[in-house]
Amino acid sequence: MAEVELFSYEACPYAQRTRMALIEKGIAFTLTEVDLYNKPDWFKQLSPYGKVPLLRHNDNLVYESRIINEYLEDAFPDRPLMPQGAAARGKARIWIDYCDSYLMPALHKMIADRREPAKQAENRKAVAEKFRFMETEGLRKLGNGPYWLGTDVSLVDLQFMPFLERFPCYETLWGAAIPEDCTRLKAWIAAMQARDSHKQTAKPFEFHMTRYRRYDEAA
Ligand SMILES: N[C@@H](CCC(=O)N[C@@H](CS)C(=O)NCC(=O)O)C(=O)O
Repeated sequence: MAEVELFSYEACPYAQRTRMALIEKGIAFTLTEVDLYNKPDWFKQLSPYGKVPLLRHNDNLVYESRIINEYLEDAFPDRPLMPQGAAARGKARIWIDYCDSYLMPALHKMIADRREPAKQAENRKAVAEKFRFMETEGLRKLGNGPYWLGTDVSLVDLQFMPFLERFPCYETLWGAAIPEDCTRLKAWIAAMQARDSHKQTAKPFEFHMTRYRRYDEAA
């Protein structure tokens, strides 16, 4: 068994971030799938938050996708996924935070309001604004791509990508869209889709649609 074990769930975008980091860094790991709808007792005992991703590295347990990815960066410094220098690292962390603090809440609001179509026009606008900000303040200012920070893939890319993979479902179900003028963002998605770490962890559109439709069926 590898010294690194990742407890994961096939549909979880947060666990996907960490799987992508492990693949990008070339770290051998054991993948243990957890049935989140019927959590085994051993998992409940092991996982302080009862959530995936959960990483076991020797005797260390690490949880929260963003923290796990930073831990991997510290523990396995070969093949770095963070830039060098305080300024560049600060910028990277700002965008990692932007994903969780700004983009994801806007996306989650669309799910929360799925039964209230009147609210979705405002939600669509909010999501489009987040994408425009990513385009103008991020991709157009930070470098010439193809990745978020320039020529090298980084933890910023891995933070965002699982949610952009699922975004076509938001288009189909709730009419959300990436604005036409966000050309760099679209090119960035294509660059990420071409990476092995994405190909090995991505799920097809219909897989995600089945899960989003279940939200609609749920009470
Ligand atoms: N903030 C956490 C979120 C992780 C999370 O919400 N995981 C979900 C699956 S996608 C989970 O384990 N849910 C089980 C539960 O909440 O009981 C992270 O970034 O790792």
